[in-house]
Formats: sequence, structure tokens, C-alpha cells
Amino acid sequence: MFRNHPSLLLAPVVLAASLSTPVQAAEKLTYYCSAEPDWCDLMATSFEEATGIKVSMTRKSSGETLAQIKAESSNPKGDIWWGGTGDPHLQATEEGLAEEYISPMRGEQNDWAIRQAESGGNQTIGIYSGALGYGYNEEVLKANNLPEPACWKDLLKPEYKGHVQMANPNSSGTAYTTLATIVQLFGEDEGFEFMKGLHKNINQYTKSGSAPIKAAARGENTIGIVFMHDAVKQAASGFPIKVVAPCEGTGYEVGGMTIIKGGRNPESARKFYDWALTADVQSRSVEVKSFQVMSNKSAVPSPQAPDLASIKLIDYDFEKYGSSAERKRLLKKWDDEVSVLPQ
Ligand code: S7P
Repeated sequence: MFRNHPSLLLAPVVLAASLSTPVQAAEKLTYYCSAEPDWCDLMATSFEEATGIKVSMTRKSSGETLAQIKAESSNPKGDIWWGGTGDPHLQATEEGLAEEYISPMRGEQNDWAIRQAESGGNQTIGIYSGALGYGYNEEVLKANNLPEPACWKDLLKPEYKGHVQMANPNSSGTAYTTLATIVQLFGEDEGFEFMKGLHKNINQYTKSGSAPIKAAARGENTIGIVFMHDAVKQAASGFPIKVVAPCEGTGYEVGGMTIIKGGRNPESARKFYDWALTADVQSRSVEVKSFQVMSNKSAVPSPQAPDLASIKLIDYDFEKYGSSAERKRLLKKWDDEVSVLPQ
């Protein structure tokens, strides 16, 4: 009978239950990523699989992501920023854009990763490290009868005019690391003279840091100034790329991870943070040919990764070159004195 229909008898019970139990919204994470796109994707999909948390990802270069987080600071949209060079992450901590967090995974990390956290007031942490250098396409070099470069200063030779590519240091963490490395290696005056000389040989300043070596891999460029692991990725993918650790010595990065202040999903951000610091997750980087040295001491290293111990590394001053004032000053000087010069 109509009055005794079971669905109608149940209806008030269901309604009462739905009013008394708060509806559990699905957990979400808005994730900003500044590593290579395939690595960003792998992290997003495997975090979703591991936790059921729905991830929405935006991939941008390091400097661009910092600019976005700043622009959104009155109404933050992102929850976590993973990957990209550490300098802009440190700048985010200094500018009040980051949230303090000490992960239970901290004890498993290398000292250099923890040092990065400490200098950022525990509002960021190192997640990987890698040395700067360059790579060249051996076939394109030969076809143009060019000598094999081995040092930073080789890149100033007039025969390389139009054969060198790097990113713009305003958008790219890789290129900012290049500028800061050259200044630390040669001193500021000589360093800027170097950047002016290099400018004459540059065929294009790209937005993304790894674009110059991808172009070289395709034969559309000869020499790309990049992190050495990004050049190894192209060689490991079968392209005729030779990787160079410059003879004078070189700088390096400590890639960062930062929880964004005022993000809408702080719980999910902390879950991602802890998960991303585990050895198992970090050991998966080689699946996408990302050959950085990972922060977790038990992450399995790849035999193809550049051996940082055998590279002449400078004592990169992360505190100074990651500071907001110094980064702004160097970028302005590069804009005013280098990028405007004729080529
Ligand atoms: O994952 C590769 C890598 O080189 O990408 C990051 C880089 O900063 C992102 O590109 P931009 O230079 O365009 O900012 C590095 O941290 C990382 O090693």
C-alpha cells in the first residue's frame, strides 16, 4: 500500500541522519609543481592513488610559481609547492607566504635538506640536490665544426655565437642559479662581465630552465645551460647529448618544498609533505629519468645520476642568494645591464 511503501518509511530516517551527520567533503589538494612536467604528474597521480585525495596541479617554473603565490597571497589558492630551486622557496618564507611545519619524516633526511629547512625557519625543506652545468648536442657541434667546450669561459668564445641557450633568470630557477653561481664563482664585477659576454652568444632566453637542453636534444640548439641532471635525462632518453661539469667549478641547487600559508587544505598539504619525504616515493624519481640526489638518506640513487662528490662545487650561499633583497637586486641588475644589450 501507498502508506506502507518501504522507501517512504525510510525517508525520514535517512533525512534525519543526513542532517545530524556533517557531510564529509572529499579531501582535496591544490598542488603547485616546479619540477619537470612528467615528474610533477607522477607525484600527483601516485599521491591520489596512495591517499584518495583529489589533486589539482599547476606546473610552472620556480620564479613564476613564486610570483603566482605572491599574487594570490590575499586569497591563497595553492596548498603546497613542490619542486623547483630552493632560492625562491626561501624567498617565500622570508615574505610570509609559507607555513611552518616539522614533518615526522625529518629524521630520515640528509643534513643539507634540514639545513635548508632551518635557514627558512622550518617553513621549507630541501627535497633534492643537483649541480649546474651545461650539455651540448655532439652531432650539431660536429656539423658546425665547433670545438668541445669544457669550461664556463669557453662559452664566451665568438665561434659559439648563436649556439648557446639559457633560460631567463626572472622566470627560471635554473637560470637564477646560473646568475648567482657566476657571481659567486668570479666575483660580482667579473661575473656581470661574463654574463654580458655570454649574452652575445645566446640565441634565446627561454621561460623554462630545462628548455635549452630539450631544444639541443632535438637539434634546434647546440649548447644548453641547465642542471646537469636535466642534460643526463636527455642523454638517457637516447639523444646525442654530452654533459659538462665546467672546469672552473660550479654551483648547485637544493630543490624545495613549501606549504603555502593560508591554503584551503592544510591537512592534505601536510599529508603530501610527509609522503613526499619518504624513501619509497623519492626512489621513484628515476622512473621519469629525474636524476637528482634525493633528500631521504634511504632513497635509492641511480647509477646515471651525476656524482656530486666528483664535481668541483662552490660553497653556494643559499641564505644570501635566496634572500628576497639579493634575488631582486641581481635580477634587476641583469635586466638593466645584460638583457638590454644588443647581440
Ligand atoms: O626537475 C628538474 C629541475 O631542473 O627543474 C627545476 C627547475 O627549477 C624548474 O625549472 P625552472 O628552471 O624553469 O624554474 C629544478 O629544481 C629541477 O632540478
